[in-house]
Amino acid sequence: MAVLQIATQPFADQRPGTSGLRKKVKVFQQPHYLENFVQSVFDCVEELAGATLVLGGDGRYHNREAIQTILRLAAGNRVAHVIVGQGGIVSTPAASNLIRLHEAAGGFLFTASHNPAGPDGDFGVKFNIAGGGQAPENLTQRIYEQSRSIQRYRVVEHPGIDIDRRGAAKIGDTMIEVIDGVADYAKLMERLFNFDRIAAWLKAGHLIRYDALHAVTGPYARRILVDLLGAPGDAVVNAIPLEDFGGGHPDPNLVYAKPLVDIAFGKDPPELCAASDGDGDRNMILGRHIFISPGDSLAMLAANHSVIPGYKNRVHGFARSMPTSRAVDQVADKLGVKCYETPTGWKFFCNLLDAGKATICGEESFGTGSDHTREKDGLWAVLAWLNILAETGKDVQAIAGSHWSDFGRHYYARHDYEALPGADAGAVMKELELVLPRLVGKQFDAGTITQSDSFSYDDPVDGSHAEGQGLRIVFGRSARIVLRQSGTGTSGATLRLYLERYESPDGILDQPVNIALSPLATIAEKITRIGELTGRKSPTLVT
Ligand code: VG1
Ligand code: CO
Repeated sequence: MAVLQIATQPFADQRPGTSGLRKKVKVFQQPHYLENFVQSVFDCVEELAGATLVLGGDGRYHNREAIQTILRLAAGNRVAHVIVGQGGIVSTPAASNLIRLHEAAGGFLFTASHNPAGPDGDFGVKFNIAGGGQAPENLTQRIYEQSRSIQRYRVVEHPGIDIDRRGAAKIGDTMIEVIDGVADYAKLMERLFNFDRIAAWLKAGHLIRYDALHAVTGPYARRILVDLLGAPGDAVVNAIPLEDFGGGHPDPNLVYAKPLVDIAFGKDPPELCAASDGDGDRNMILGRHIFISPGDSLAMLAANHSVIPGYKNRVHGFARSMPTSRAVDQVADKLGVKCYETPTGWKFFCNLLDAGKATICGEESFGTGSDHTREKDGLWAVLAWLNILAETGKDVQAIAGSHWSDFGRHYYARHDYEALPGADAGAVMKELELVLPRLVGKQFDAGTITQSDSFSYDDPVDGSHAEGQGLRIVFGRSARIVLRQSGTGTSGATLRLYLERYESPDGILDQPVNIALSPLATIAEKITRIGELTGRKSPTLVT
C-alpha cells in the first residue's frame, strides 16, 4: 500500500517536559500537531522501522483518535508490528513492561498523568525507548529540534482499526495486534509478590480499599486484587476508566482523593486504603488513621524489602529524586548500600536501574517503583505494602511507628503555587539564585545553612550532565528547603516548594505535619519570597 508524504509546517512548542509533551486537548486537535511530533520521533529513532512498537494510553479523551493516527504513521514509517492495548488502555508501567517483554524498539503512551481530561482538559504523548524507559534528555532534545524543522510526515491511509476487539489486522505491511493490556502486567506482579500470602491475609478478613479514580488502573486493580487475590468486589472502587475521569482530578493525594482519605480517617477504616493516578504510575498509601508520605513509603518499602520474594537478597541500591525526603538515605546507610540522588523525573532513574546500581527508587510526587519496569508503578507499591502487611502481620501504623523509632522521622510537605504568570515564577527563581551563594553559614531556627546551590547531576552510568534541576537550601541533616519549577503543567507556570525537617528517634514523632513544618515554612518564605514576589498569600495545593 502506498505511503503518502503529507506536507506540514513546524509548530514551535513541541519541547517535551518532565514526562513527555503535555498540552491542552485543543492544542493536540490542531491539524498535523500530533503527526508532526510523532514523525519527529520516527525521524530520530530510525530503529523503529522494521521493529515492534507498543501503543496505549490512560483512556482519556482523544486517546482513541490519537491511537488511530499513530497506527497510520507507524505503517507510513514501516514499523513491522504494533501492539495496542484493548480499548486503547494500557497503564504507564504496564506499557513499559510490554516494551521489555516484546523487545519493542519503543512505545507511544498517551497520557497527561493526573491532569484533568475531557475536551477542555489536557492530553499528552510520551515516547519510551527500547528497554521501557522514557526517552532520555538528549533524545527529547533531538526530537524537539526535529519538530522545529519538520516539513512532511508519512502515513498509510486507512479507515481505522477496531481496537476494542483482540486480534490482528494489517495496515499496509504493518501488523497491528490488539492485546489484553492487563494480562502480562498481572503475571509480572505475580512473579514479584507472594500472592498466596496476600490472598490468605485477605481471606482472613483484612479489608482494603483501592480507588482507581475512574482512570486507567481500574481494570488492573480488579484483575489483580479481586480476581487473583480474592479481595471482595467492593474493595476496588471507581474502576471503570472514563474519558474525563468522571470530571475528577485523578491525582492520588490528600486533596484530590479526599473521599478515600475520609474513609481511612473515618470509623472502622479498612487496613489499607490506596489510590493511583490517571496513568497508573503514582500511588497513595493510607493505613487506619494514618497517611504515609511518599518519601516515607519509599523508605519503609526499602527497609522491609526482604519480606518480598522479588527483592529478597537482590537489592543493590536505592535512588530518589533530589526534592524527595532523605528518609530512604538512612535506610541505605543502615543496609550498607548506596542511595543515588537524581533530578526530578523518572527518566533519570533508568540508567541506574539498567546498570543494577539502584533496585528500588522513588519520588516525593507519589511515585515508587523498582527495576521490574522503567516507569514508576502505582499498583506495584500497593502490592508491596500488601505483601509487607501480610508477611509481618503488622498494620500500617505499626510499620510506620517502628520505622520512625528506628530511623527518626522526616516531616515532609510540598507547597505548589500553580498557574502563576511565567514572569513571576521566573523572578522568584532568579532572585533566589542570586542570593544562594551568600546563604551558607546563615543561621535560622531550623539550624545553620550548610549548602545552598542549584542542583546539577552527572549520570554515573553514561556521564550525561543535567543542570538547573532545582534550588536547594540545606540545613545539615536537620532540614531542607527546595524550590523548582514544574515541567508538566499546561497553564502558566507552577512553582514547587519542598519542605523537609528531620526529627531524631528521641524527638516528637507524632506531630501533625503542618505544625511540625510551620517554622520551616516561615523561613522558606523569608528566603524565597514567593508570597512577596507573586502576591500569593498561600499555596494552591499542599501535598
Ligand atoms: C511532576 C513530579 C515528578 C514526576 C512528574 C511526572 O513533575 O514532580 O516527580 O516524575 O510529574 O509524573 P513536575 O516537573 O511537574 O514537578 V506523572 O505521574 O505526572 O507522569
Ligand atoms: Co502519572
